Amino acid sequence: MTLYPPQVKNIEYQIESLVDKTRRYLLTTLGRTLEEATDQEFYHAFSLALRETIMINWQAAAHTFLKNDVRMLYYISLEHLPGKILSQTITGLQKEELLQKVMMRMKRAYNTILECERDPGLGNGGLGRLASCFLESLATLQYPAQAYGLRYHYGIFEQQLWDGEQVEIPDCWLISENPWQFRRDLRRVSVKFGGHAKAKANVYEEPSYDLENFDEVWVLPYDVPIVGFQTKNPFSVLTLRLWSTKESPRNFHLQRFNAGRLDEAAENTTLTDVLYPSDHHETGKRIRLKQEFLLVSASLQDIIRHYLFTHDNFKAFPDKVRIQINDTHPSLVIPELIRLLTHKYDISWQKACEIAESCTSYTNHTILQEALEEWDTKLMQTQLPRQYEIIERLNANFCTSIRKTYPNDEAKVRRLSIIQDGKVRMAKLAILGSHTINGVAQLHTKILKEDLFREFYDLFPDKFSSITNGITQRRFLLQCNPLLSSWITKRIGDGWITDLSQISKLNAFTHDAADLETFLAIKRRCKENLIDFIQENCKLRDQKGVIVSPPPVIYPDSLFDVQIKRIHEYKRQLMHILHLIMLYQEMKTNPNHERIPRTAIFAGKAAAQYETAKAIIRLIASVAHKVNHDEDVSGHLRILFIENYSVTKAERIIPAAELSEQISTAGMEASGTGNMKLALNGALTIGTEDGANIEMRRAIGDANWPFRFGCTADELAKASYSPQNIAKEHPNIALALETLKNRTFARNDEEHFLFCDLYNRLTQNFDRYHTLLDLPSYYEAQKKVDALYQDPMKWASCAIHNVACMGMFSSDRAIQHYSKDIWRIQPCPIDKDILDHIQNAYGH
Ligand code: 26Q
Repeated sequence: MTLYPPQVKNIEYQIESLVDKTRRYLLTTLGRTLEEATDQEFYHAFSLALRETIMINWQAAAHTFLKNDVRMLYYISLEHLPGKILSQTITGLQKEELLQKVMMRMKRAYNTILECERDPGLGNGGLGRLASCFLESLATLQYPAQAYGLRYHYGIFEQQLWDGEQVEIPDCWLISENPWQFRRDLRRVSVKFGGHAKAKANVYEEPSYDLENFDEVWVLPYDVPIVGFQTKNPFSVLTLRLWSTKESPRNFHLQRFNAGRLDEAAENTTLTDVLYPSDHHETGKRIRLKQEFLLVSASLQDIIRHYLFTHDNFKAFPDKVRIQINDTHPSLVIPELIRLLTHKYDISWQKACEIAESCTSYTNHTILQEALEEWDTKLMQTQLPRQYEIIERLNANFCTSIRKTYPNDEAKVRRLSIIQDGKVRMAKLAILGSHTINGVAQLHTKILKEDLFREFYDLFPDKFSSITNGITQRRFLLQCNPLLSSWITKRIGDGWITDLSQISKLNAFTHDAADLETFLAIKRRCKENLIDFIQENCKLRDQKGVIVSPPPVIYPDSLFDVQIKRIHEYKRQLMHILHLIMLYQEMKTNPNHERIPRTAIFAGKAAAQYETAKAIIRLIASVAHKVNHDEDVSGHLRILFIENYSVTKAERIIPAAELSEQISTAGMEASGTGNMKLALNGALTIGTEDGANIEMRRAIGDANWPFRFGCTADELAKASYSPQNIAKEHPNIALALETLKNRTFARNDEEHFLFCDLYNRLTQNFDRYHTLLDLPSYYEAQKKVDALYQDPMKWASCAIHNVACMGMFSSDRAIQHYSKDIWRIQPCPIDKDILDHIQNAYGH
């Protein structure tokens, strides 16, 4: 028998215990021995073993919230992008080293096992990822909270590029059993659609409605544990509750099926099947409306059930419940809560409206007109007759009050009305029905107040507030960039992990040559890691999707120039590729050029229906094809489009980035969060004065923000813009534009047609995105990039300075701000007695 000192013994015990549990789960749950188990099976058994560690804290957190009868926050979002749950759990528990040892002992490769989990792709982009950063921060800061979402069977599609064309493949993330979700049969609820609203009076003689001949849908929740980072207190675990209609046999309409109406028969079983894969575009589809209401109704029933667990009337409800709606998508919370209170719980209309307003707050994430939700009144009347009646009544009262304040101004009433031209305007409903509406960056909030919702701001100035977005440094530095993280911790200690403001201490390390060299060496290692990943995973496909060739050779000495985000005209991937075309032409015409070697990396999905965005991908791929095969520029220019951008891909790409492209048309990017992730990992930003870029620049200081360019939002509003003149004044721009028409890159007629269309869009006077207007200053800013890159020590110093100034861009800061000013909730650490009790009864 070996004798260990106590600490080693403890670690040794933990390792052995996990080895033992994993073996047991393999045998008892998967019916396999360790030797024959596949990596996937091993991943599953291992996750089940690790899961045991968090169950006690999960229960203890829930019991603590109940016992203390605290005010709870409920975060409702149609989208969530948590990334891999196993890796987040390991980071939270700080057990990475230990678990590596476990796997070594069991002869499995740590990274391979982590890769076995599929990302839950339950969102489109920024809005969904923000929800997940927020939930992680809420857990780490030990707030009493819970999030709600939908358990889409098919998350955001898997993107493949078939010879440059985006092809959407279904994302079956549930194909192998998922060990990180708990089906909660006891928490099943029913949601009603359609039918007839039959008026009756409530106890106050106010209108209330019974529903007849409705369609009833049963909804079942699955809980996903979100583990907070372990601090001096026991770590907290919050719940992400995802609703599904799939597993309830009664949702299937057998009679309709028997009558040959197959689609209608399966409509309710398939309600939560698919995430709408569009961002910044309102689709107005019936199933989407049903999804939104399903989430709202099920979550509200759950919230009320939880409240009634410790209360027998609604007096304390507005004190104990806070509901945050992530954009307008869940804004039916307002009429549905009013309905439940007045109809089911005998509360007066006036009181119910007050309660709904006290409980609800709304975050706006976009000012793009085409993304603002509106629903056809007919559709809403048919699907949600009672909720529609309530919206009408709310609106009638609202219009009356406007008329009182502004007599004889019917035009104003029309502009403010929630129902307008046969549509229900959801943003107006959300503003009217909640106590606070917030924008996600200062400029964004200013635009909401002064432009988009100006007249609402005039009426309710106190409702508007601004909370700049943030990101979790635990996933987007500690976990994804271990090399940089451990250097930072060596230099300034590990306080930054839970208090990012401490990262400012890094400012002391922006001068010493040895530090700068270490930083450069780390970046270099991260770039090599990404190159390895690309060589392994980014092979090119032919027109039929068959993998036919390796990716191009990438040089680690080149500048890694990165644009990773959804493909959208306002984000201006087109401007980026035009600049690369200009560089290419420069290198071709002047073999003695002095431009630095560059590797441009794009990643991002285009909405399936958004043809222009798909054409932009096609153009990037065609330019990449030509450039990467041209011997004349090999070693100087490489262009890559990495397929299927996801949280996991972001974690691979971000540590290697040196230049962060944040080049949206000023005023159009509400905040951006990729900008923060890239800067935190030591990339310098080339960016417009838009969204959170502005606040990042201010925090970092102009001297260390050298690549600012482009018009401001105010300048754009006044600019008279002639793309033709810009082309005339800048021959290199004209030449680059010509390539879109003269088949330089088009490899067939279809591409020729698509690129000509892009040309036309760019050269129209009314190009909303002002791409060519900013291109000359973008080009000049890129020259500054070249110049600075030639002085690596200066570049490194600037980059470390950027990292050091990112303190305020943590989602912890954002969550503390929401908690203090909007939700007024307090941290609620796990009660030690409750924890002990559960531990004694169930722990080992
Ligand atoms: C609406 C109706 C029907 C179907 C889809 C939609 C829909 C879905 C997603 C509309 C918009 C979205 C997504 C918006 C979004 O991601 N906005 C981003 O939010 C981030 C977090 O606040 C910001 O950082 C980004 O600037 C903003 O673009």
